[in-house]
Amino acid sequence: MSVAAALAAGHLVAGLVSPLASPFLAVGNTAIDLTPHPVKDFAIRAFGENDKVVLLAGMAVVLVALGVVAGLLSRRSPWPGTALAGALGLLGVAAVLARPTSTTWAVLAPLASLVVGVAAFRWLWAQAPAAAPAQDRRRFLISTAAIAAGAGVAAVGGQFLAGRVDVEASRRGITLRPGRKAPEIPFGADFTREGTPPFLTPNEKFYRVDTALSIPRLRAEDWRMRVHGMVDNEMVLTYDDLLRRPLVEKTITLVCVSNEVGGPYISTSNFIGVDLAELLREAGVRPGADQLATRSVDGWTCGTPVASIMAPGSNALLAVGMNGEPLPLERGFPVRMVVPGLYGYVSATKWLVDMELTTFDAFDPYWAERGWAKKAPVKVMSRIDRPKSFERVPVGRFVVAGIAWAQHLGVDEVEVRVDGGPWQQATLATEVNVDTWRMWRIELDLREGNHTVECRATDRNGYTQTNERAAPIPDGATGWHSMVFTSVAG
Ligand SMILES: Nc1nc2c(c(=O)[nH]1)N[C@H]1C(S)=C(S)[C@@H](COP(=O)(O)O)O[C@H]1N2
Ligand SMILES: [Mo]
Repeated sequence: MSVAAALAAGHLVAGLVSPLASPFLAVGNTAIDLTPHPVKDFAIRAFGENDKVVLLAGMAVVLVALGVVAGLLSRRSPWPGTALAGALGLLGVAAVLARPTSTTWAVLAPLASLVVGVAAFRWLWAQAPAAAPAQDRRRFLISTAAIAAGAGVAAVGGQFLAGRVDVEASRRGITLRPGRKAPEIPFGADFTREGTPPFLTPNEKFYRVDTALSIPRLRAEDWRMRVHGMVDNEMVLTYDDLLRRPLVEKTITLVCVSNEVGGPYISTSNFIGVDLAELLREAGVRPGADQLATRSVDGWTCGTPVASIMAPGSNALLAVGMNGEPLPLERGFPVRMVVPGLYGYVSATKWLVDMELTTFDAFDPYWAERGWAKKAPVKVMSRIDRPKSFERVPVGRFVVAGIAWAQHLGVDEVEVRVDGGPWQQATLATEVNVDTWRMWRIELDLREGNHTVECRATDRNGYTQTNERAAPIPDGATGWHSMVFTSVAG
């Protein structure tokens, strides 16, 4: 119970000083940063977008177990429990101090946890029937209940205080009017009735991958971004500065490097934002600056090749909106980056607050420090969406459908083969632009029994995706997607 009281106290004080200082979240965030990549990859694969809930729940279980063990060890003397409360408290302090974004005041939160944890434990111990058998058991239960209630109030209070920065109101107050809208998605750009995703992904269905345990809450009014480093004119931009610039809307597909062959981490949106190349031209990028290092408000960092942004037709955006709305909070509100052709971890910084022009030699961002490639263009890829794995489909005529992408060049061809037979050309949906996915379908005539269907895409340079299997790390998976299914009569 004192563990709960300690965490709640820390959460409450964190609500006052800085939401990221909550010791529970800080330990979680540090755990994420320290997790060896294969484990993180496994977590993303196994729990998908619930990976963070699973981590926090796991931490809670460990804390409760430690509390029980400490309680059992403390039957005779209060010292084992006190030591545990103290050690957990120090772990919290260390985790908060280790966060790249911690301020001096932030340390008050885990210190509060430490003090409350130790004090609550000593108080309860002194009243426990084991320590003072003469005392009434009821009195101990009342004390325990009091601490539980106090912990509950403090935890809710901390959550409330952290939420007092009214980002939702800030977001609701914004209307985006892009001067140049994206062309309408033409009829026939997707084959949703035959199993492909809809061409534009609804915001709440867009895949999500990030290291943020609690979503940063940054109001547009408070947003500032410094553009500095190897530039002639250092700049500090506000959100209003951005809205005063020409806003454009572009249909762009975003892909995660952790996507396995056939994986779900790909989505498409109408992003609204300002031209990033234009902005960097104003800042005056100095010769030799080949990396744009960006940082989010919670300390995550990203490195993007300057050349990819400055190339004609790069379509790189400083994005403020998605599908007609301001960015949802989990998408990086108020401002994120989008650079088509590069995996998200080297291009799509959310909750963006800092841009520094530097070199690839001088700076390693978050994922480069953890073994991922510093440069990672999106690889040519295709995926089968129908049939699903081990699906039973009617024998005879059957439509296989899926998606393919070759960002910046465009998909020229998708081929499909069944049971190792000859490659057959699939029909491609209408192309929206070369920076988006492209849907395909093919009608097959299948005999009864088990089948394996495979697909492969070719880009406009004539390059056909390789069947050589590569894992996502260090710079993206390769291999043909295949699907095993059964044609059944009747
Ligand atoms: N601040 C921040 N931005 C981030 C990340 C992150 O962990 N923190 N993850 C990146 C990765 S790996 C990807 S694939 C994209 C995913 O963006 P989405 O969650 O909007 O789909 O965001 C990128 N931007
Ligand atoms: Mo990613």
